Amino acid sequence: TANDGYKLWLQYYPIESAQNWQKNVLSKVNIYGEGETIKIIKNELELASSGFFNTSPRYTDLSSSLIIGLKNEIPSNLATRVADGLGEEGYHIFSSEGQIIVSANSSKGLLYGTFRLLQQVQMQEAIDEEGIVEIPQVKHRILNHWDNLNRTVERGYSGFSIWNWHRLPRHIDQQYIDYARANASIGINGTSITNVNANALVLTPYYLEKAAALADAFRPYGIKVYLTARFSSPMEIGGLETADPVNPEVQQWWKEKAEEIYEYIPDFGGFVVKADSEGQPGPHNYGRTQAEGANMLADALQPFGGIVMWRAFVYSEHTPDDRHKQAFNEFVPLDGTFRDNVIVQVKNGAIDFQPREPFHPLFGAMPKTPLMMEFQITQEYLGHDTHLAFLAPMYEEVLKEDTFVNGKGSEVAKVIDGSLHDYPITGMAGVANIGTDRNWTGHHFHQANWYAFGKLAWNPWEKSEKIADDWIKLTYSTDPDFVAPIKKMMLQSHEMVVNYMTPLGIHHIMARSHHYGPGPWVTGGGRADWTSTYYHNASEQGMGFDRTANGSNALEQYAQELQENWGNLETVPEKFLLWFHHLPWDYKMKSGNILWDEIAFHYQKGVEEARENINTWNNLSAYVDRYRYEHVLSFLKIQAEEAEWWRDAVLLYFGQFSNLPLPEGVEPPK
Ligand code: GCW
Repeated sequence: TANDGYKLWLQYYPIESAQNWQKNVLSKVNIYGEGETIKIIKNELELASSGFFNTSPRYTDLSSSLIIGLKNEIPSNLATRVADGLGEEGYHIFSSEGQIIVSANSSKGLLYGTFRLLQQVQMQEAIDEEGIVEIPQVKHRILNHWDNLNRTVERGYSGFSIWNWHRLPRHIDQQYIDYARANASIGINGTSITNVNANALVLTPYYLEKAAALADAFRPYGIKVYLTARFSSPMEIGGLETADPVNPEVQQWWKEKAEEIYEYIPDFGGFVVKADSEGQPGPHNYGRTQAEGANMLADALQPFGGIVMWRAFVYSEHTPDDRHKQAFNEFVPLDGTFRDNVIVQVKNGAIDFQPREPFHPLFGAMPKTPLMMEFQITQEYLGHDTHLAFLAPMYEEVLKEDTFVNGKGSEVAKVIDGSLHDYPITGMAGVANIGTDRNWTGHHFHQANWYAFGKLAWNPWEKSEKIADDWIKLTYSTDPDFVAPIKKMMLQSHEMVVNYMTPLGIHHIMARSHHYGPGPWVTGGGRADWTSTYYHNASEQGMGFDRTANGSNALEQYAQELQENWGNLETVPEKFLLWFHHLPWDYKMKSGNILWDEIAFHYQKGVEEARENINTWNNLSAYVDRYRYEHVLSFLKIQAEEAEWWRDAVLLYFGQFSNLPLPEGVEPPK
């Protein structure tokens, strides 16, 4: 139906030619315990069973086919087989003499285990005796909604905010429940529901009551609510004359505010804070440090167990340094001075969610301060909703990069899972791409990015290929003739977008402000760091941002190995070439082409790949319902046209400087 997209990867579509274990597993179920979460588990089993086989499970403790229960509830001969060390959220699913057992130490673990079992059934992947043991590698797995109280969504391209503040707190929409189900099914355990460009009003009783209603709805799914805290709140809603973090009245105000919030939401997760960035107020307004600001909020939350996620996205046009360097310069000297319940939230790259960035140099550089990853799921710089880009390979690339700070094997993922520096808290945030669109995410395929974020937050070592494979099977079909070409299309899609937008380390040449479409020509706008020419530096001499010692020397913020590797033209990966180097148009690439030709070939390649996706999709129409098929097709056509737009605009623009013709094989601009 036209609503199939709403069901995300929880389609529970009919399983044809099911094997015995699949048919049996949901037939006779024995669930131990009770409570809200157990009810949710039952409900999920019923939904799945009716979708898969058009039947309902029978609940019985006699010769059951499926046993779901806490380790200390299930029969001891089974309990002894449950893996140790599952912690609060892990689970173990295994089979024993024709029965399948889902066990954990908490009902939340059972919920995660149940979702996983249902996924296995849908994907036709049997559970063996050893089974599946899963323990999340990251503690806080959080969506960040940049949702405003008026229901617009900053950088949101899938309609309006799903939070209907007007109807809250009394009306709990089914969409909130389905949101929670979807998140729980991929292990997301927190949601920050308001924009980091924050409105202080959300901290007033009027909104707290509404946020509390959402928290109540999400709680049985294991999801905590977080709010964004506007630094100037004591002035805006508290009537104080200052928000200076060392002022005792300000500190007291936040303490009382925290107390009040916990009256509404007893398990409130904490604050996400953007300060001293892009016009947001912060400790700089009072000559204080980021640590002084964060610690004040941390002290207020500490008695209740809340945390502060303090964003490192701090930069200013008044700082003459390369924007790439500013957060590092600001935060590294503060290492070790943050309270225990502060975690610094760092974007994956140092500039801003570009289609490709090297990892942020802060990762690895603050061993005494927990750092968490912030990925952007919404596609601010990746063609918004209409451009297919499966982002797991981009996330994976960053997570697998080696920081070298403790020698080889110091991957970013080890910073994030806490193992590199023994961080006491760990986290990963994803800026949500969710809105009121019937399919939640605009492009049907961008549901996969929400899914991928959850999977990588749970386990930063998960492979994109596995994520794509599972998502396709859960969402559409397990037929290999469908899965293989779709998987290929998805796995190539991010690189395709890089090809037609910003190949070879080119960055931030999007149109100003909305960041949709090309704008390498953009100057003006009041600040250098918001113009494209600042980043590409094109002239008759060549292009690229020199971040070596001859230029801004942002490279010095990375480990010695990387300074050498990326600083040297012989060894720098070509994907980062113009990120770190300014080069002449006739610079010889490894392929033998000159730089200008190579740039042009990348744009052309991106266009061809986008066209090819239309063919791939056309050939697979038989596997997809009409509604999703047409929707995706329409978007793929837009993407192919806009890939041409990108190629033509960028090559025409840079061609003015290179003064070179387009190489053969690159189509002339229309
Ligand atoms: O990417 C930039 C966006 C802003 C955003 C900011 C941030 C929420 O253009 O819209 O503001 O980053 O991450 O704070």
